[in-house]
Amino acid sequence: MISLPRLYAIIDSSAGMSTQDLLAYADELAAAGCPLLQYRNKSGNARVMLEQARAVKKHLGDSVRLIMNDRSDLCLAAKFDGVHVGQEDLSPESVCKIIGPERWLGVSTHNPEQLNEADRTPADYLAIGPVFATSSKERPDPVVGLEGVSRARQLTRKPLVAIGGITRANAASVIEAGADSVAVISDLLREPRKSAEEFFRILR
Ligand code: TZP
Ligand code: MG
Repeated sequence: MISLPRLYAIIDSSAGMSTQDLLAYADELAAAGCPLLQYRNKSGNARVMLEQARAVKKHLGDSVRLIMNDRSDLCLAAKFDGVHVGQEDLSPESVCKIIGPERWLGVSTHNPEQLNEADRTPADYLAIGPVFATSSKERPDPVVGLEGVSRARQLTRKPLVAIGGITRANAASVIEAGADSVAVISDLLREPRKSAEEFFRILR
């Protein structure tokens, strides 16, 4: 069984962040002590994704565990440490065949049915959300609330990540509801280092 840090920081360059800005951002998060980072880019440009992912890997080396959103091929090509897939990506079984048993595999779910199904796959951890309203995802599923997090907790023994609208103000309640970790995009953007440090302090 893997062990997740309390904060799972997501670097989202979907809006067209330059590689330079991306590296500076990743640096701040690493400096705050984030041991796990996800690279997410919904622009659909695989070349840009691979270029940025390789730059992040080269920059951070093996000091941080790096997870690729959606794309198993890019995970391997950029020598990342895992893949995170949703309901419309390759199945967890297919991803596992591609990335092998050692790299981490995370699966996003949005309701109890999806969570139960994902629990029966080789996924190393499960995500549940959106917990609260979010503007970081296009066409998000309905919010599940803290109640959705507690229900998810009762349905799986795998490590559980909560995602969607989580901030320093509500993160403690999300952990209290049963999540092992909170995945965050927006509330890290403005002052990544300070914000991540505060998350770790709050969730200690
Ligand atoms: N999946 C469900 S909500 C979400 C994803 C990728 C976005 C989370 O971003 P934020 O800004 O922390 O709400
Ligand atoms: Mg996806």
